[in-house]
Amino acid sequence: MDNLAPAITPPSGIGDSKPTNQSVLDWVQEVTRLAQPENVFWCDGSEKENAYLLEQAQAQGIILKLNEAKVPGSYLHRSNTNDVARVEQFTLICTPTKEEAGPTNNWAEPAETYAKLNGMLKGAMAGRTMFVIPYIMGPPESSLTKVGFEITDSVYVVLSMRIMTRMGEVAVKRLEKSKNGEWNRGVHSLLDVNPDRRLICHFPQDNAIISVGSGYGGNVLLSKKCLALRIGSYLARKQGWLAEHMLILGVESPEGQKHYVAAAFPSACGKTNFAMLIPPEHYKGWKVTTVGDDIAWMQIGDDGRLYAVNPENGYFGVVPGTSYKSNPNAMKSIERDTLYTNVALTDDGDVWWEGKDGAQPAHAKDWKGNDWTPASKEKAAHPNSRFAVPMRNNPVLDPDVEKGEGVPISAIIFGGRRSDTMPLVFQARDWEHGVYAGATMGSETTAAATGAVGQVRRDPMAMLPFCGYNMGQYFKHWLKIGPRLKNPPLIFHVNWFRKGADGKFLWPGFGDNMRVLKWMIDRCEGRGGATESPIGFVPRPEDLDTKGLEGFSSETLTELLSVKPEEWKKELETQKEFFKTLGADMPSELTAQHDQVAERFA
Ligand code: GTP
Ligand code: SPV
Ligand code: MN
Repeated sequence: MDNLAPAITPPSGIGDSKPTNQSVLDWVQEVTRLAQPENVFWCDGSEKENAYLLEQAQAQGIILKLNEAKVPGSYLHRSNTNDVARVEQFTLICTPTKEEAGPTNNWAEPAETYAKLNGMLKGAMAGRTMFVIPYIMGPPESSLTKVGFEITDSVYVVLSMRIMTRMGEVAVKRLEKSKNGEWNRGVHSLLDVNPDRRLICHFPQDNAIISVGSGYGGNVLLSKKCLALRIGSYLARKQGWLAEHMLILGVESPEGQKHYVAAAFPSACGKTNFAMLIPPEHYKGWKVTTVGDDIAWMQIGDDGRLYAVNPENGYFGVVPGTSYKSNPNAMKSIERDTLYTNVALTDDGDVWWEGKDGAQPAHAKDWKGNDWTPASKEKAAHPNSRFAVPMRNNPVLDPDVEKGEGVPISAIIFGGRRSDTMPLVFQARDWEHGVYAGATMGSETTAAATGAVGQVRRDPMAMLPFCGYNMGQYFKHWLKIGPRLKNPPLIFHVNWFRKGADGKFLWPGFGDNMRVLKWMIDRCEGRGGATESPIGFVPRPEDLDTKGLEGFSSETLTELLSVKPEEWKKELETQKEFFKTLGADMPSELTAQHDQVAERFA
């Protein structure tokens, strides 16, 4: 698809919802002068506007309407083939000093970067329409909720933002009523979708984001990773709350006892799946509900507990591997009203991907639009192909998802994708030890970002690509939150991805993760057995429910729960090396925690 489309000229009554806020008008005028678009389209998020833009985007070949009988209200978009994932090497944090961004971020000097970007944006939207999208992140009733405006020359971004955020009037109204008048400035231009001219730049001090040269989700839906995490984490530290790369789920027992947990797993490591899980057969009466699948904003409530809201309005999820077997709730969610990116298109206008239920199609168009058959060497769907769908489609959406104060968090879970070393689950001894467990998280890289896949790297709290400031300072911020909580969540670490000698996953995962969740909930309620290992509390084999797991041996369970000193020796060395890279900002509490684990192994 050629995603660089000419301007569209809307009929009157569409695209003319110009807000009155002077600072917004001034900024739009400034960007207009610079980028020289053919016209400005003021979005209001209405049905009418959406219908019009869907029609225009089809006419321009940017989206394809899917078979209405198979996937009603759904569309396929193909990105440029050079533009299929986040680009961490081109993601910049522009703070006045390099120290503020810290050694884990790519830093750039703000004034120089603005000058460079202004050069790139000069005349960049000539002949195109410039859309202005007002949106909020967070439930309308929440004190954490933020207003943003995104300027973009991509109609795909507008269509996606309407799904992923609360867009339009709600934002304009909130800004009108706001006391401090703060809002996030986001400018996005496709330019010529050239990887050599691709930069995702954050200016935390100015609450501003400029993204150029990409059309891919995580790089261009500026509400998500850019605002809700990178700018969000910067604001959270200043204001005493947490902006995290975490899902939020509710779990209710048959007796009606409900807990909420938040879990940080790196990109493409199982957040969406865990957030929607369906418990195994014999967990009759247990219910898991979704508050969020990717981002949690958390603050301390009046009762001294941690409360979480999901700032998003939709899910931008990994498609391959999604099936009625692995994640039925995701499948039900994406049966309609879904904007697919980079999946395969069947001859009858349906979507297909590796891992979908049923037979492979005999012929399809792959994610690049080329002919594909089961004999093709290439994958039909890109490994990082995605769906964007409103959260309202989720059959297990939590009833409290709109609650302004958020939901109380009983447990925080950290987890990476590790073939070895990390047991299925362990519980940290206390808050500080839990922060250490999060800070030392390691995970194998995935297709969610460009670069090599399958390499273990340190990804503290799953925030390595998303922390908008110095990582050592981020750890200090986490350490400060604990003592302010009267009733802190318990902290756990999980690993669904440990492999056996045959290279296969030892744990069935997906719905069966309920068994591990149940143990964690038991621990929150003061039940649930465990043994104390050097790394924390690990369930004994008899403490985990494996009833009904076919072909699952006690040896496998023992292997899954094992903490092997020879593996941990290497692990502790790698952790130490990582801590060293953080230099003087590294909090001594966490190096002490590391040394204590090492001593317990000695
Ligand atoms: P982002 O949207 O990139 O942040 O990803 P995510 O953390 O939401 O990951 P998601 O749930 O989409 O899962 C990513 C991949 O991991 C998919 O291919 C899943 O099939 C696979 N996966 C998820 N949960 C499990 C699990 O419990 N076990 C195994 N083996 N694979 C899983
Ligand atoms: C991730 O990579 O963690 C995602 C997808 O959730 S993206 O929005 O592209 O960042
Ligand atoms: Mn994510």
